[in-house]
Amino acid sequence: MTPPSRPFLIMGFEPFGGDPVNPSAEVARQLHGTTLGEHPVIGLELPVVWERAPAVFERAVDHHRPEVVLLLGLAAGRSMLAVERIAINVLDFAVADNAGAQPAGEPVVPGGPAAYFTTLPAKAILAAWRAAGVPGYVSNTAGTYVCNQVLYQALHRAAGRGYRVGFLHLPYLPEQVVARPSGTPSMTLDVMVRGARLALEVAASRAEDIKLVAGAFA
Ligand code: PCA
Repeated sequence: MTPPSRPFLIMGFEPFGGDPVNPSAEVARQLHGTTLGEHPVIGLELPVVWERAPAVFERAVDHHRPEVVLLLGLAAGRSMLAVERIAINVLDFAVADNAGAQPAGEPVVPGGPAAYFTTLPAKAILAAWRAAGVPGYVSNTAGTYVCNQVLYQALHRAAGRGYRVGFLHLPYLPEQVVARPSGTPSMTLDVMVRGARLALEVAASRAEDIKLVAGAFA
């Protein structure tokens, strides 16, 4: 008997900052239970809580032993999907987390390296989005909030566990911007799900990235 293929984990976040929904958890829910070739896709939701998110992440990874982890989060105000290049060793929360904590410059991992690069092929994901008509870019900052924290933690712990990690930041859903100022960008859930699915497909098909100029200031 051949061993079962290791799963792909897709993890979004619970709502935070007063918003009733978080598109990242919705996308993870939509892709949960699908397959990528032989790989089952498992969708999960993480808390937006500095002190709890790493433990929930660790438990899921230890339990499911994934080959790929794709993290998703909301980036309020961004207009396109953003595949994150880097996570930095800084916690500096502009708004308190869902438990009321607001670190102001503490490290994610005391004594850890300043930053880690994503281990998914970001440029190849961007190329796949462009080919499919999905708007996106390669971002050079995942912020200094819980998304950056979990991406850093995931990359810090990946050595020896054999999983690859990437992160997509998502715009608001259309229903989240109706009471916000005119011009606030949004994207439909359908486009986000297509973009996340394409990222998983690229992760399944290649480890090496492609050469493509995609410098961005955000
Ligand atoms: N976005 C936040 C945390 C959870 C989420 O969806 C962030 O970008 O850090």
